[in-house]
Amino acid sequence: MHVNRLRRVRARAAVALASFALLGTAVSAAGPATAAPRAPAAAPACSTAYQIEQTLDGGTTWRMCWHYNTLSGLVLDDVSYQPREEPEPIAVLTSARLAQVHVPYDDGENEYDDVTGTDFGYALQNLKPGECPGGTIKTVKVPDRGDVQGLCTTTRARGHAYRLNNDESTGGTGKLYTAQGKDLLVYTVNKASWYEYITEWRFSSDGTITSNVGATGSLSPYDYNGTDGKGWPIGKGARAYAESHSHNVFWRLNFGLDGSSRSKVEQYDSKVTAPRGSGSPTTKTTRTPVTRELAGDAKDMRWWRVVSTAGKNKDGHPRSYEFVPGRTAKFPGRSFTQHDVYFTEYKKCEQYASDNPAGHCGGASVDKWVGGQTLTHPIAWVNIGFHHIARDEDQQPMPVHWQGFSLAPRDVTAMNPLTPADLADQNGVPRNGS
Ligand SMILES: [Cu+2]
Repeated sequence: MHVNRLRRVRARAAVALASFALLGTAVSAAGPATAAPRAPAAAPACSTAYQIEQTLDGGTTWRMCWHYNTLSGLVLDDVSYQPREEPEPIAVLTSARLAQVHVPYDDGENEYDDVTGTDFGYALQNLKPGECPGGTIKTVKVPDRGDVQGLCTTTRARGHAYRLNNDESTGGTGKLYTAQGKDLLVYTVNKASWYEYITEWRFSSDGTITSNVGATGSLSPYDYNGTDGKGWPIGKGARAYAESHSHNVFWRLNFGLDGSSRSKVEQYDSKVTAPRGSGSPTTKTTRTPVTRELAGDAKDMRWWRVVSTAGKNKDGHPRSYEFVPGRTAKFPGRSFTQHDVYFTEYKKCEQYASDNPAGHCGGASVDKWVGGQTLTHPIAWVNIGFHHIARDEDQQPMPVHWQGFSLAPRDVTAMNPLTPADLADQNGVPRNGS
């Protein structure tokens, strides 16, 4: 319990009334547990105004619904991915959203839960057309606020999707295979006191999903007293010591791979053995099924994936998504920030990584929900930390600093979903030029 925590803006009574979805429900598509033909793609569980659909380079289409939550803001539902060669959309995520932005200051004087403890969700910002270049700004109905032009959907170039110059493996045709990739971007801006957080989701034509939170706005003007060695002078000479602090961002991901919530979780670790004699180092990779709830710690050469139990690609490999964390500074100061990823068994009251407003739920933070339960419907929680030691450049406004992670498709399709037609026969059969 954080009884003595100072809070910036408390809108708790109002928040409690309006905590959950305004529209639609998170559809937990109960699919068969064993591999079976996929059900045909259901009609989107939302009306047109709440649908996002974008076809990108190579014929990849992303589809999803969205709704708005007055705590965590933007929620994406029923996210599906349909590469060009797939006859039906492949369900990936049942829902995805922020689960907390925890901001402890280095001197221990202030500690905020920006998602649940400020007016984050209510303070959705109107976007100017220029903030959504080439895209569409959707109207968000925010309770007690009214309509906010607050949700941008657009596309953005991401550079090379691939490149393969003619060589023996391509049959010496003298051909250059190369393509430029595009991403669908979906984002909102929420104000939490002086900070503004950009919550950005990126869906790439190659099947990758990325979420980043960008912090901008202004440093807290009440925290310019870091003269105890816990701040950085940002005024002339030794003045205006902006207090250092962390931004620990949590996401909550409810997977629905191939339309089923019954995913499996796996951890992979690789161990390198130093060379013996004149040999080379060797590396051994082991797979550990994560069958029970887990508080996971990142390590070099360690990664996790969520594996479908309901669908396989055309090579007969189960579809999965792999977690690819961005740069993180794990904050050891609270029990819930001590781990990089959590897998918990779905429970309705477990909604926010800390300061969980739906009640105690056997503990008010995600670490308390790791209780040894068998995972049948895993919920994934991702924690990415950033230790913010202010610099002169942070005023004014503060340049956006980003933190986030990706979900990379692993065996979702049998080949690169963007493979050009005349390389499509190279699945496991590379040309050797002979
Ligand atoms: Cu900061």
